[in-house]
Amino acid sequence: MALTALLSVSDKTGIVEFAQALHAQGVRLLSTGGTAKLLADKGLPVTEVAEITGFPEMLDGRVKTLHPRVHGGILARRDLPEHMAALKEHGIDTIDLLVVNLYPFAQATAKADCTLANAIENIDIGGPTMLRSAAKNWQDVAVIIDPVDYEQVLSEMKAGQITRTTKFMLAKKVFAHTAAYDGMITNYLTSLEAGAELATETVPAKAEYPAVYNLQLHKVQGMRYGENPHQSAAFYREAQPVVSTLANWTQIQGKELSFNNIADADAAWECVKAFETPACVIIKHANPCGVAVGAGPLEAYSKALKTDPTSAFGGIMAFNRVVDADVIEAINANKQFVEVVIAPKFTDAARAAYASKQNVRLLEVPLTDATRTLGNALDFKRVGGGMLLQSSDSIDLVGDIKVVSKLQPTAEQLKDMLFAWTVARFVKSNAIVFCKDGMTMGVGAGQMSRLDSARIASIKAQHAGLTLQGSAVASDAFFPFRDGLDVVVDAGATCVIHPGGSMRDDEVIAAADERGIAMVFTGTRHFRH
Ligand code: 93A
Repeated sequence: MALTALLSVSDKTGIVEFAQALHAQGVRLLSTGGTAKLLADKGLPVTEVAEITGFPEMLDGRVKTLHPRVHGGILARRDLPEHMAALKEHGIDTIDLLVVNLYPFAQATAKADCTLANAIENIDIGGPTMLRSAAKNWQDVAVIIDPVDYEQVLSEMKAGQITRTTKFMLAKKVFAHTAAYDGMITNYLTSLEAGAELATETVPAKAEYPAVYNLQLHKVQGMRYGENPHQSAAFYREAQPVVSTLANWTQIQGKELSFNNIADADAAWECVKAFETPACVIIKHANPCGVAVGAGPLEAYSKALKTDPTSAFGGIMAFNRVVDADVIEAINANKQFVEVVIAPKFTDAARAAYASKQNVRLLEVPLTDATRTLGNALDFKRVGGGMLLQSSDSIDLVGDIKVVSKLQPTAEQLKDMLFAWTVARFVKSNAIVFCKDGMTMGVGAGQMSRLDSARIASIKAQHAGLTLQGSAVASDAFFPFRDGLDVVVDAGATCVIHPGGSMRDDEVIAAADERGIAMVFTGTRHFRH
C-alpha cells in the first residue's frame, strides 16, 4: 500500500522539491492550508487535512490538525492488531511520514515591536503535538523537523526503506527541538516586565535579555579535548554574534583551535578592543602578561613583550590594527613562540612572513572604530545545577574620576593611570597593574589578597628588569588597608587609580598624602573571576 506523508511547515525551504520527490516515489501527500496551497500551485496532487478530518481549519488556524484522524493515523502501533483494528473501525488511514516545522516564535519575538498578543499567536500547538506523536511512535513513523534531513530520508527511501537508526535519530531531534521551543516560550514570558501580561498595548520584552531567549547556538567544531585532555569539548557559535566579537573570526592559517586557545583569544581580543590607539595584548591563562599602546602595531608589540617575556612564551596575542610583515618579522626575530595571533587583518606580506610557521593560528576578526565598543550584552557563568547571568562589565573606561590626594596628577600620570585602569579590567581579581609610558610594567593577577597581587606585580617587574620608578598603578577594587598602597609606593609608583569606597578610605588617602603620591578614585569596580 502506498505510504502517506503529512506535510505542515512554516519554514517552507526545500519543501516543494521534497514533496515532488516523495510524489515521484508514489507517496500520498496530505497537508495543511498554506503548505497545501504551495504544493498544489506547483502541480502536486495534495489532499488537505481538512478533507480527511471533515472539519475546516478553524479559530484562525489554531485548530487544524488536532483531530483523531490525524493523531490516530500517527500513533497507532502497526505491530498491534487491536490498534490496526481500531483504525479500521473508525476509517482512519495510517500516516507514515510526518514533516513539520513550527511557527517561528524566535523570529517573531526578536522583533523590537513584537506585542505579547503577537508572541502568543506564534506559539505552535498543533505542530508540536503531531511531532511528539510521531516521535513517540518512531518505529512506525519517520518524523522530520529539520529541512536538512530531507535528503537523507529520501535517499534511504529510494534504497528501500528508512532505517531504524535514522528514525530514532529523527525522533531524538524532535524531542530536543520541542523542549527548546517550550524553553524559548518560557524565557520570553518570564522576561517580560512585571505586569506586562495585563497590558494591551505593545509590550517589548525586557531589552537587556533578548540574547537569552533568542540565543540560538550552532556547533562549529568538536575539539580533541577541553580545558584538560580528559575533558570533552565543543565550540558553539551564536546564530548572529555581535559584530566585532571573537566568534566572527576567519582562521587564515594554523592548526585547529583548542578550547584554551578560544578562551584566551577571547580575553586578548576583548582587551585589545578597549584601546583606541594601536595596541597589542599578550595573554597567558586568560590574564594579560603584556599590554601596550604605541605609534603602530610594531611598537605596541615590542613594548608589550617587554612586560613579561617569560610568560609571553606560548601566549596568545591580539592587535587592534592591521598587522604587517614587520610585526611578524619581529616576533620571529624574538623567537617568540605564539599559539594564536588575532588582528582585524593581516597583510599578504604578514601572511608570507608567517608561512614557515604553519602551526601558528592566525585569526582575522573584523573591527572598525564604530564597532570597537560593541560586545556581548550578557555574561554567563555555569554553577552547579544552575547558571549565573549578568550584563557585561561596562566597556566605558571610567565614570567620573576624582582626585582625592593633595597632589594633583600630571597629564602624563593621568594618561598612565587610565591606561592601567583599562588593563586592570581584563586581569583576574585581585588585580594590581603597574604601567608607565603606555605599557604594563608588572601585572599581579588572580590572588586571594590584594597585598599579594601588589607584591607579585612588583616582583615580576624586577624579574623582567623593569624599573617601576615613576609608574602608575591600577587596582581593580579599593585598597581595604594602607598596606597594599605602601607596597606599590615602595616599589616606585607615584600615582594610583582605584575605585575607592572602602570603610578606610580616609586611612588610604592619608597614606597617599603621607607618601606624596597622587591618587584618583573611579567610583566603579572591575572584579573579574
Ligand atoms: O495553530 S496551531 O497550533 N494548530 C494546529 O492544529 C496546527 N497544525 C499545524 N498550528 C498548527 N500547525 C502548524 O502550522 C505547523 O506546525 C506549521 O508550522 C504550520 C503550517 O501551516 P500552513 O501549512 O498553513 O502554512
